[in-house]
Amino acid sequence: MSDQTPLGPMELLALDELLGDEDKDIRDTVRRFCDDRVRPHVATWFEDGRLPIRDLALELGELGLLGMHLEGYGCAGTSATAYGLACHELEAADSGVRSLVSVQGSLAMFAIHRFGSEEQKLQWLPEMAAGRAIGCFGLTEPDFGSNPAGMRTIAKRDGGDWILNGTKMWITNGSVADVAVVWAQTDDRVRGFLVPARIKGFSTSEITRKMSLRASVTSELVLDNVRLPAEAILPGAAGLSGPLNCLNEARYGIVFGAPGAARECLDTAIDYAINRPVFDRPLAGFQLTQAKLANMAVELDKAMLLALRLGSLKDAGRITPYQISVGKLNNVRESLAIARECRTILAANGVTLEYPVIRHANNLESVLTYEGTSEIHQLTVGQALTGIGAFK
Ligand code: TGC
Ligand code: FAD
Repeated sequence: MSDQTPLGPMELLALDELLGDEDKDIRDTVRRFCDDRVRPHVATWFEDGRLPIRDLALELGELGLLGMHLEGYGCAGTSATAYGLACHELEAADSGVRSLVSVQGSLAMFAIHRFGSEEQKLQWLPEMAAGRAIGCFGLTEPDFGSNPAGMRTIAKRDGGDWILNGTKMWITNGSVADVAVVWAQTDDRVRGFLVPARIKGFSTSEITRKMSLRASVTSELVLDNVRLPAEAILPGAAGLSGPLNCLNEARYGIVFGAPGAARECLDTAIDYAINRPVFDRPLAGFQLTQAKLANMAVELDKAMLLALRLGSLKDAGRITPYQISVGKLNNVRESLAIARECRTILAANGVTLEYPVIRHANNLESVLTYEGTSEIHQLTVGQALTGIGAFK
């Protein structure tokens, strides 16, 4: 076959034909936003270990991206597929920016939307959709990550009030949040509470020295005899299914998001390989390089097919937790493998922040771990296949 005009890796299977016009419009809008507002700065944010969350949240709110797949209360009410595509574009820019949107919309806002009282919804959702209020989601503890059932944070009744004590760890947006959704053991199973950040006894500290998701705020939350009124409890959630239902939403976003990071790496690697001469020829003209590129493009397109299938199932109201586990397990694992392989194509240049590849590879290490580790999703799929739970 003779030389021809190169196709983008996502053009191989003409996946655009599977998208509706509104989905494509939303995707293109988010891509432009990332080109204008994130890509020019994100390497510096990553290097400096910071993210301008307040500014970004207002802009993301203006675009209607916060809680975008929720209905009412100032939320855009888009399809799940459109929400996934937005996550894909955000994560192509940086996983930290997608995390900001996931935690705000899929964890904190979803918890209030699904399990909150009408008063809680009216108080928080419009402000959060606009990006004027930031939320976080406190489930993980220092000693209980994969096994949140063991959590030690406790909420006890004191007259009509609740008193909360405990520590939450690794909480995205924790130190900047105006409201924390905190999950705690009570006499009546695990319950969720809305903790306003300025309340007495509540403090946060930022976790530093991360080598991954540096353009994201990750914090410890400490609850030291925090007194909350009775109305602070989320009335609709009792038991671990409450937080796990929220995780389904955020995990779904990651199914689309992680391949966004991989796409950015592969685009970069293809461009680099075409323009980098080695042994007097373009690196892209060597068979070993083409084998790498072909294998990565195949995995990336398969990942997007899987994401779009899950999008259809979610839009039809038929998605199940184990299906989300299939997507989170495969798409994060393969995206991380793609990012690492792309790094080899850039070689020495691949280890610098001049290119997005090492940043994405490092970020994806966190994505592999949070929202359920790969092992937890393997066990979920294993349970679906065998009917036998092997978690304990
Ligand atoms: P198990 O006994 O199986 O179930 C307890 C109750 O929960 C229900 N359930 C689910 N409900 C909805 N969705 C799911 N995916 C569910 N999985 C289980 C179950 O039916 C039961 O309900 P009920 O009514 O009978 O009480 O629970 P288990 O203790 O054996 O644990 C199961 C396991 C290990 C799968 C679960 O604990 C788990 O998923 N662990 C991983 C924890 C995790 O993902 N943490 C993430 C923290 S948040 C985060 O990482 C945010 S990162 C954000 C970012 O920056 O993007
Ligand atoms: P552990 O649970 O201690 O797991 C250690 C290892 O053991 C892992 O490899 C795990 O897969 C394996 N393992 C555990 N159980 C089993 C088993 N039954 N069988 C086989 N292997 C097993 N949490 C929140 O609540 N809110 C947030 O906003 C949030 N943001 C985060 C942001 C970042 C950057 C990071 C890194 C984490 C964040 N997390 C958040 C926490 C995240 O969800 C946890 O790190 C994750 O659930 C794993 O918990 P752990 O780190 O305690 O690992």
